[in-house]
Amino acid sequence: MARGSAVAWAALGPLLWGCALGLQGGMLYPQESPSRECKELDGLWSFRADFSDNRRRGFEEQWYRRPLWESGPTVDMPVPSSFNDISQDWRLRHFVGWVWYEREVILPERWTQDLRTRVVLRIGSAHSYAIVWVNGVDTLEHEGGYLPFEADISNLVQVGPLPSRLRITIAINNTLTPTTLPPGTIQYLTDTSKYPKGYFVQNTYFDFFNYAGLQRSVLLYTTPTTYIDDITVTTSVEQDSGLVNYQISVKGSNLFKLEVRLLDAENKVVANGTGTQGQLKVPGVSLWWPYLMHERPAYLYSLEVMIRGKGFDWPLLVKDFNLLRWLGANAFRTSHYPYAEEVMQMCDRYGIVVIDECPGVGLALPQFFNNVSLHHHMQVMEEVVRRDKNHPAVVMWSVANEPASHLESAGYYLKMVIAHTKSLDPSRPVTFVSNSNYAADKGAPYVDVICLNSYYSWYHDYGHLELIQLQLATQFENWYKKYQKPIIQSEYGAETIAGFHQDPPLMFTEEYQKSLLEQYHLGLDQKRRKYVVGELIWNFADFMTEQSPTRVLGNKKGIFTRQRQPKSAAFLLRERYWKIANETRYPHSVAKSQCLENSLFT
Ligand code: GCB
Repeated sequence: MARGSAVAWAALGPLLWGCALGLQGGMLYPQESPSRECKELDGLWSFRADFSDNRRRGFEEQWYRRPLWESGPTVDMPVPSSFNDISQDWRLRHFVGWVWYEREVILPERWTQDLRTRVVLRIGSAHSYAIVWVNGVDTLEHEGGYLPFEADISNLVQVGPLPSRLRITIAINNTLTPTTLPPGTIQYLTDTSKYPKGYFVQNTYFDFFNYAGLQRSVLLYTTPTTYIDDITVTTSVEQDSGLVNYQISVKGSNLFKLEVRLLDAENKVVANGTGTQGQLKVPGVSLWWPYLMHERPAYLYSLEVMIRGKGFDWPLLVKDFNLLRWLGANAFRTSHYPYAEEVMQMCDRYGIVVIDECPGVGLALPQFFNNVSLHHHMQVMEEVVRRDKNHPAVVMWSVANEPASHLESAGYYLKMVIAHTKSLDPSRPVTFVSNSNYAADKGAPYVDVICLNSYYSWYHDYGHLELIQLQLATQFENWYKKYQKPIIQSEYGAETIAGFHQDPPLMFTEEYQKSLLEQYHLGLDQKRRKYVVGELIWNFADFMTEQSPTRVLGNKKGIFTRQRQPKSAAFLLRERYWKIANETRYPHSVAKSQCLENSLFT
């Protein structure tokens, strides 16, 4: 909650919640409290990749039944991290199939003896399919990386004599199929003059390395047996009062009394309520407001943020947010999958607006638009909305990045996913990010905001920076004429190798990146007070991709290197963003935007 005499969450306008989530149960972020304890399981886990031909030896030999070291050699694997970059073994970097993680934990005695305590195992994310055993008992399965899942394991730990040690085994499969999100295909290469028997590769249709493993925290936490399972908060404003509508789901018993207290950032109670639903009123409210954002027009200026590797890392996270503030950026899209919950919390604290994107990336082939995928995609949106619905920073859901939206089947598919997402959260706009032609796109009729990726003078008309303004103007005018909807330029940029210089500019140099961005900015400035409501450059920092002749150690369109050092374009953007902020800054937002202490999150 924000600091101030009386403060409450309020997003960018009145929010009405008609949410009826399809998923059973909530997914609250675990927090310690007088009635809840947490035990982080981050650190070193035992690890083995199953290199057997069919990748199924672990199941055939039931590795989960005994300590992992008993069935063969293990290596140390840090959690959270992607397993790919940890060892010197190239086979592990490119591994496709099942990997096995194991960790033993000693539980506090109270957790195992006090039957009024629930013990929950929570996995922040496991990419991409996971099976979890506790003391050898099959406990939990989950499909899809990037989102949390959990199981009540009280029955397993509160049995008979004290189990002094709890053994958690997690098998994770990173294989992508036509029905996973993102989708992928396994291709067997059968020409024995070129490939050994059984040789296969995994094809992906997106531009980042398919990092995998336990990339976010694993933890155990407790609740009482009667417990709050979910909270849904929506907000609105009435004159100078903030209205906070809450809905609380309690599980475990009907015999409870619920007292609700709304705290500000200094833990002062600013409103009280009782019961599972109600409205709290905060007079003289000080609203959540994006960093450096004017009231009118609300303009988003930023970079797409692609997190390095995928192992959650606090120093990197704080560094990235310091860089965002240094730049004067006020928004990003979680391209191309939901980021860790801690990232979302930082966005709330730092006033960074989020377009929250699900892993609907790489929907490039007609066969990916099938009913099984559609059903899974909807389920993933349920998980995203369930996890992130209470973040004031989230202003829009994005259901996909660059699907083949010119296909009829994609039109129907996107229509269904967007409608489903709107039914989950009627309060926020929904979009997908398109790189199709305005006349051919079959999904655009269903979005609230048109998000466009285009790479003028990069992927075509190479080197011809002089064409950018014309082509950009044509793009905007065509789309706006057809749909009359707000438009965000959701990607633009140029591959740039830090330290490459050439004047006049040539592709891949820092000068070319700068000049390309400058040309785009001239084009954007023509429309930015009209219907273009945001510009997000691709990309915040360089990131790893699969190997290809068009990628030099990954994608180099960052304005920062992977080590977070600025390229020349970073200074250009910094100047632009602060200039826009100073042109448009809403007087009341100034003080709030400057200091961290005004954090909005508790
Ligand atoms: C795109 C994609 C993004 C790529 C980028 C590029 O349109 O959305 O994932 O990394 O282009 O650099 O090619």
